[in-house]
Amino acid sequence: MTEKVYTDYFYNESAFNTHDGGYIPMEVPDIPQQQLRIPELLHPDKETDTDMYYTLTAQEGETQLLPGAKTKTWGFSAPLLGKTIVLKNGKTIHMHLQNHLPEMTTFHWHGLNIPGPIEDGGCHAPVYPDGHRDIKFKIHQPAATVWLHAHPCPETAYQVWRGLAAPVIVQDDVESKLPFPRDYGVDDIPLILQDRHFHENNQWDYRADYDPDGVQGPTPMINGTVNPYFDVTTQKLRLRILDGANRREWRLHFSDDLAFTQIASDDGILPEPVHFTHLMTTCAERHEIIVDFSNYKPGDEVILYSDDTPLVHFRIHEFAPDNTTLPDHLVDIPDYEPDPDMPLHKVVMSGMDEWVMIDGKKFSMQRIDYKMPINKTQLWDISNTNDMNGGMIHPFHMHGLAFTIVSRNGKAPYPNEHGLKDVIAVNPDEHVVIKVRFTVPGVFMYHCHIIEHEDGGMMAQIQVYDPKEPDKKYDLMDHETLMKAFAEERGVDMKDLWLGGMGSYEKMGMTM
Ligand SMILES: [Cu+2]
Repeated sequence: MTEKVYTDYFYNESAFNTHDGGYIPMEVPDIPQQQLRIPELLHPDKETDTDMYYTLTAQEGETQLLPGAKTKTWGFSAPLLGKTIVLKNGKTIHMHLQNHLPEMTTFHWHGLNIPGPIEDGGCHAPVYPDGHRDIKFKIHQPAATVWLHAHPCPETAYQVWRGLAAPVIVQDDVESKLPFPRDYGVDDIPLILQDRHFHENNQWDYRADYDPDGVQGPTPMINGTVNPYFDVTTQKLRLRILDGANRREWRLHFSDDLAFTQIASDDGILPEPVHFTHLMTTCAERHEIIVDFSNYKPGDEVILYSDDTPLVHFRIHEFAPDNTTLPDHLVDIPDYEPDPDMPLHKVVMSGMDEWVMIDGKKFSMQRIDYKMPINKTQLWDISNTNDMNGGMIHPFHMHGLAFTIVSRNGKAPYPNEHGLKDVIAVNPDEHVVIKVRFTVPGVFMYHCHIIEHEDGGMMAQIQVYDPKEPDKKYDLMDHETLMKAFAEERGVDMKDLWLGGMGSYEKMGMTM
């Protein structure tokens, strides 16, 4: 049987970020190749048959990224990015969250279906410097690659860019029986794609690089490594790709147009494996792929590129033959009929630069933009009013659930969009219909995941309620308290406080 191999990126080329006036092309600095950093696994403080206990620290650090001076970076229990956190489905997770940074942060579990706004860790769950917060939640979702990142609006973009982003692997009994590589660090590795601009003395300068359409840099940084290589010692390699960049899209392909197989999207395994030579990923999306190096021999090198820029050099070594084959069908995706009493809900993403909004409004921390009950299914029509001439793709993300994709402009979603997702990239002038069903209550954010757009107000919030408590009151963070905290922590007057996203509000004469 010959497998169908898709060879295009599917998105509207006229909307690729390369067409934007502010686009910064990538180039690998002329430095020796470095061994790809593989985030260490975070050891639980304790694990029982039913519970897992972890301590996680947001901290400052220094990282040797380029020859010469180390770069000042932030991370979760690591100098940069974070240790990989493993969570098992069905277990109750106890997280002791500590903040050793000089400023307030939050711990957002991107892709976990857990209650909000506290456990979810958006802007309403601050942890102040030298402070801590203990949270507890139960995992009830399939195996997936999700992630942890800071989310203190309107400073999410800056903190993620400083390094506060870590891989999180959810495991379950379905995934563990499928013939996938899963020896972490050997044939199962995260690949966090980011880009940075190195300034004088190898340091980063967010304000100097600021762009309201998203901060980019010319240097690709993969798992916090510049110009990495990875030693391949198995025939098959599972890559858990995360677009962890603030703004950049990555158009991925291998040398020799080597085909690869996608097995999972944001929140779980795909119903069927999908074969590609080219794959575009937008901000915050995850794609798990399996690459088969059977046609290569020791000494060969296979390169992963984005456009023409090499990202990772895979150095092929001796490996044992691996004849495992993937079944045609991997998992069943639960499907629900929309409830007749839940009519289509429309969400409109508009603007670019400072003019970004959702439903004609900028985000306000204490405003609930929509309410819906748990365990009801509703179709949401997500549109992007940018036009095809110069408009952008906006990656739409929702907290607190995984959704499924019903259609793109009335047509079938892309071949790798038949699984569970929490980010969906919407082309200019496009309507994407998704199926929304929350199973946990709380206040959750939904927003564009170009993080500067999010901070600039392209975000809204939903209150998801248990019908027994439709009007539950939540203690929501307010803008004044947050601005005061940042001003105090940075030792500046409120009037001198610079937070990138606030410029977007000021330009439109709005307040948060
Ligand atoms: Cu956007």
